[in-house]
Amino acid sequence: MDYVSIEAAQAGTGLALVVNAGVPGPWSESAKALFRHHQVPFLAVPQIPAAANDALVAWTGHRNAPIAVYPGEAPMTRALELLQLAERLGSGPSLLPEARSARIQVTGWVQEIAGEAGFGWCARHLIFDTWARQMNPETRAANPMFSAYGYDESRQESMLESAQIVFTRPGGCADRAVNRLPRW
Ligand SMILES: N[C@@H](CCC(=O)N[C@@H](CS)C(=O)NCC(=O)O)C(=O)O
Repeated sequence: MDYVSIEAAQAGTGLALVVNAGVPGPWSESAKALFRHHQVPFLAVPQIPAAANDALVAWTGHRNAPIAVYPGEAPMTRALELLQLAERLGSGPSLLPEARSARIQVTGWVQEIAGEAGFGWCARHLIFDTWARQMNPETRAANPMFSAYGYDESRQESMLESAQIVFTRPGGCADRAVNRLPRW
């Protein structure tokens, strides 16, 4: 992947997409695939995983990735926002069905898979749990991702349940254990 600096991205006139550098972060890979699908050219700006990324925060208000920055608009980070931006800027077949009822299904699934408290969100917690167990407390404290993603070992069981039922009991999402947890 060819990356440009923040300064070069700011000087650009089109889309800048901040993505995880050096690792295939699922949200970043999805964002790249989305804009490529719609043939929207973008300048890729690197986000350094597990680092403070101060310059990114100063530019966009966000430390992690992906972040879509389009001139004149607020930086966007959520999957549905990115999908709608790609649909608006790009060309080619829409990823959203025309019929409203089907569209509701698709946008709902995007949220359930990629949104807050969705499958990826909970699965991320599961990965962090495995990782945390291999770290000493100092190393963990120095890594901003544990607090940024609300890692809490006491939530592990409910995160596992929530990740599983997204696919095994899609109709049962209303009583997901994660809904009873404090927000993070
Ligand atoms: N923006 C997404 C989450 C994106 C996300 O989880 N990004 C992770 C990818 S696994 C990331 O950037 N990790 C590296 C880091 O936090 O430094 C959302 O709001 O739901």
